[in-house]
Amino acid sequence: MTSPVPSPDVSRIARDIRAGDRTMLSRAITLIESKRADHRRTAAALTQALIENTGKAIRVGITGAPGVGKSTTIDALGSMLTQSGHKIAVLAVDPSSQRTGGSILADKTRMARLASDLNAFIRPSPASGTLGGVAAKTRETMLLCEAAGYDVILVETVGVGQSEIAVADMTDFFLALMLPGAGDELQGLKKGIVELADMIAVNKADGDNVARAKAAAAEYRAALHILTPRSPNWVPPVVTYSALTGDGIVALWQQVLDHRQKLTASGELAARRGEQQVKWMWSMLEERLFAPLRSDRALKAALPRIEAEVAAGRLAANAAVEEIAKMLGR
Ligand SMILES: Nc1nc2c(ncn2[C@@H]2O[C@H](COP(=O)(O)OP(=O)(O)OP(=O)(O)O)[C@@H](O)[C@H]2O)c(=O)[nH]1
Ligand SMILES: [Mg+2]
Repeated sequence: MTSPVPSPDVSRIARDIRAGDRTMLSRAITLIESKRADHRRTAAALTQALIENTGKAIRVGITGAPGVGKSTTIDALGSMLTQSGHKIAVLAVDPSSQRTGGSILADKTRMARLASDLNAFIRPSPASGTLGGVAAKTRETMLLCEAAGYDVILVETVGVGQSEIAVADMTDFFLALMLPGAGDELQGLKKGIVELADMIAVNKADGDNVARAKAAAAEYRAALHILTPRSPNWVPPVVTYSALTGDGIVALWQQVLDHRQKLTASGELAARRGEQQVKWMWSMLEERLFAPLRSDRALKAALPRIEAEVAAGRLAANAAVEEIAKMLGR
């Protein structure tokens, strides 16, 4: 009804993306990541033009502490999936990302098979910014990848801070990777990651580690038992596997498919996605409305003083809000 009429340029970009043109996809993602207002408008028109072509992928979020084997897992899983005819997009949410060309390269050596696989598309995290901003860019990128025919989207995030919630909020299935570590089995629980997880997978179950991995899995199973599952239609399983040897990877993926089947049948998947979209809209709007607070120089200079006065009880909180609103001109 009110959808913007796409300019000829947007129609052409959209057509090329639908045709699976990787160069155009990369360029469109760069457009999406741009902070320029005109780029943002074009990006929005582009996403709108492609909306009918989105939503068909299996969206999987993957988290885990540094070194747990996320990249190795994505390489093993992704290669298995491209061999069975899927097209995989690998995205990341890392708001602290100060990645240089060098570390992207390092990451690509951990994903050596996928990096040279024409049915895989790897895009590192958008450059650092607020978590909300980075997550929004990744979500839009995910939609473009879907329109380009990628039918499995893997979104990686490192297991610290709030970024897991952002990734769980943009995916259908949230996978928490754990180590067969001693004593720290329940670390993830403290951070709340496990509450978000649709599955816990203990990696590195190979060689001498097999028994320890199984023991860790048993502990997680016991711990999960006392938590209320995220979904009424799915009890999160705990599996062990090895990204290095590939043992257990097929079973791991089968769980993702079972989950999908159950949540589709119950209608929960569609409901979850609908809620996600609305939540995205609000978080983007919030981000947009907050932007002047961050960019207005006079206000930025004044805020520490205002905050200090509020903290000291000299300035009433509501009076402070009036002062700030006045500076913002509304
Ligand atoms: N034995 C064994 N080693 C593994 C396995 N998976 C990964 N590794 C090793 O663990 C180390 C870290 O693996 P990565 O895949 O880079 O881990 P990551 O989670 O992506 O790490 P960051 O990107 O730093 O957060 C590497 O030396 C891998 O070779 C596995 O299944 N078994
Ligand atoms: Mg990695």
